Amino acid sequence: MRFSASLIAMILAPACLAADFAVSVGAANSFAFSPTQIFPAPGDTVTFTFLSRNHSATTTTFDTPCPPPDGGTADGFDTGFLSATTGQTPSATVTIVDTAPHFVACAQAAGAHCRMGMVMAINPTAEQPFAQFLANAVA
Ligand SMILES: [Cu+2]
Repeated sequence: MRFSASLIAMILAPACLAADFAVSVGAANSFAFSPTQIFPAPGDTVTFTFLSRNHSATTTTFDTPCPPPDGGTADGFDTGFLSATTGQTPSATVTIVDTAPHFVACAQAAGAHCRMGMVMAINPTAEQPFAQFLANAVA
């Protein structure tokens, strides 16, 4: 019996190791994601919670962030516009499937929010650090 219980625990363990990374969008009416960079592993999830106005979390390119492409990058995601203006705080969860960097921006107002610095990075690297991505967005 003890052997069986241990076996079950071992089978369940990998699923229990997956983590969720919470990212707020537009907290306190800001044009910002928080935190601005996270380092999830494959299998982890990212939950974007929209706290003000009407924003999106849309993957974009490192070099030319604003505006992000319609629907996000081919290897990324797009939450679509989610509005908190009705008193709701909608959220969207994406699953990370690789270790590649993914750069995220708000697509609102043809990139206007993005150019105000409304960007964040998933697994940025030494070659593609968040600070340079942000500088590319507000340039
Ligand atoms: Cu926005």
